Amino acid sequence: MYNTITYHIENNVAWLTLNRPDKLNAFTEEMNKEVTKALNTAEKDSGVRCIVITGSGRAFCAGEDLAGVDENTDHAEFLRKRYNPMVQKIASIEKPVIAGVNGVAAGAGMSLTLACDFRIASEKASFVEAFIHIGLIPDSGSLYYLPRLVGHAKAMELAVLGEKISAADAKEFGLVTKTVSADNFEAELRDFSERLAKMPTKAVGLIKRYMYESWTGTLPEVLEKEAYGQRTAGLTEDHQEGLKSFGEKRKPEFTGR
Ligand code: LHQ
Repeated sequence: MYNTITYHIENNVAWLTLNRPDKLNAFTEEMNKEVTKALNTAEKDSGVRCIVITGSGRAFCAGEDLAGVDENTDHAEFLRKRYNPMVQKIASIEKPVIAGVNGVAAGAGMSLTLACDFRIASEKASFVEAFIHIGLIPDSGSLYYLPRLVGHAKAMELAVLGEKISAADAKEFGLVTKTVSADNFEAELRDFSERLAKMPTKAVGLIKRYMYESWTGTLPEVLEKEAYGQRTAGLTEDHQEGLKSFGEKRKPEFTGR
């Protein structure tokens, strides 16, 4: 079904693995399209309550496959047709999306990790806004996410200097949720994703929606969105289960409904 990625579901988690390991999982047009297609599939599947994007082999993703870039490349068209729909899809899916950063994430590969809601990094992972080294600017959402995630000064430093950042450094300035040893990486990623998949999925989706919207809202607007969103969450079965389990002094069993 897919040529450049693999996709499977396990314990309510959709695993989307970039699968061009001999090319450090660099993007081709086909890979952009397959990632977006898999994200659409995961979004519609009510059995999916968390999505993991990771890479096979030693890299997470080296960004665009530069073998396909030359003097005839229309960079804007590449972005509008291939990368931007992928990044916007990750933002609009009302389910948690985790980047399982197994190795280097460079260029648009780094942007892809930034678009995810969480980054779990192997100690072998690294991040590099590689664009500047080929005379380009960060794209695929990096200029949007980077200053929001790490602050303007750090974002300028990363984007302009283009230095490779270790997973440990990325954790230090808050880019990464958790760094784990390479040996435990898969097990920890599985534990974290399955933990998220057992949460009240509708509430998690609402948090994601309104957290994004808060970036452009005034306080009164955000307060009203919280009120509306809380009413929506308050109508879920998971809210009733939360109340019931609290009263019964037991762990809640959320179903995502
Ligand atoms: C690669 C790549 C690669 C092809 C490593 N392509 N072969 C949007 C708009 C339109 C056009 C342009 O693109 C974009 C979005 C973008 O993403 S632009 C940014 C593209 N990405 C880069 O510039 C990253 C280039 N790669 C690197 O900086 C390094 O290779 C990284 C940091 C990824 C890994 O470094 P190392 O671990 O030291 O590995 P390496 O450099 O030795 O690479 C291993 C091989 O992979 C090597 O080939 P070889 O035949 O010598 O073994 C590289 O040429 C190849 N490779 N990235 N993006």
